[in-house]
Amino acid sequence: MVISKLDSQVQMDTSGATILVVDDQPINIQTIYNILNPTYVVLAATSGEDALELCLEKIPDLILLDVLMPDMSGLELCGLLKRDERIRDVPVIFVTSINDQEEESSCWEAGAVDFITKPVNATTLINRIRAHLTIKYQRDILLQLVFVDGLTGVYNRRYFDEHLLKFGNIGSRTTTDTAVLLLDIDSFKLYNDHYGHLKGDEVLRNAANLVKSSLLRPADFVSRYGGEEFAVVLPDTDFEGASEVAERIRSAFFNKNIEHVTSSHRRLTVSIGISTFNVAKKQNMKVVELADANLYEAKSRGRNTVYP
Ligand code: GH3
Ligand code: MG
Ligand code: MG
Ligand code: MG
Repeated sequence: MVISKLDSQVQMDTSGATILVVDDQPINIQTIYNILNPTYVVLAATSGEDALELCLEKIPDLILLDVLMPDMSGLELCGLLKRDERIRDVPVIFVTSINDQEEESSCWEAGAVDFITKPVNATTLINRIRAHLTIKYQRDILLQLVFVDGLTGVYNRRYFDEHLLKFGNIGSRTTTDTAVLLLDIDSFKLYNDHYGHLKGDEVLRNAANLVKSSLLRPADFVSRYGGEEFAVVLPDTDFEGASEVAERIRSAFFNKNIEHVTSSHRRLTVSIGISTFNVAKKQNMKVVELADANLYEAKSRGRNTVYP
């Protein structure tokens, strides 16, 4: 099923992609623009600094990069891009007039996916771009299938497990607390029984969005942990901060006042268990078990509750 879906994307239409062209010579940019326009949206930068700025404004789908530039070389820029988590996965193709082996090697070492030589052959350029965009898109689809929950569009359990491990690994650079919230929709079986599973699915989608919009820091994330359970990870957050977020989420659900006539609160509510851990303090990683036990306690205290 998954294979055939990917397979059908082999002849992917890559037109409309945004290509950033970086070259200190405007004439070279013009040449490439003439080849790529109007199939692709072409952005141009004549220096490494400008390129970095443009990348952060709008992440391009692919970058064509000149090697020899006065202030910051293409190799240097490529190194910087590869160190930035937001831009790391954008394929970089060097456009270069070099013909010595050593410089060719340094292009690969800098993290390029390919290079083409000047003067640029239009057909080669177009085909290389299409090939690398296709790989990039297929990779994105694969990551989506592996790490994103199909119903709600938030991360799935696998993503949660892997990312939590990152914080808990020995040698992790995290020295601050990491908080985990385990959230469970109250009396959801009754909701499905009364309103039907399709309505239930809609509630799950709304719930995911409600949690997502209650998270304020870019590093915070929510994942669907199981059926009607969501796990929130709050990096660099102590117990006090976690309580604040959990209470914000609980009250967001309560105030949304989504009808649930068969629940004791007569509206859709959630219960949340909180736990925190800190690798530097050698606290163990039974963070999910602890959050789960606290969630159970929240349930037994009447639901619509955060515990502790
Ligand atoms: P509690 O307040 O103790 O959490 O009670 P509950 O009814 O929410 O808990 P229980 O574990 O008994 O039921 C969870 C329900 O969630 C049962 C299941 O049908 C429903 N559920 C799980 N996944 C989905 C889904 O993808 N869609 C829908 N509509 N319902 C789901
Ligand atoms: Mg140059
Ligand atoms: Mg449950
Ligand atoms: Mg439940």
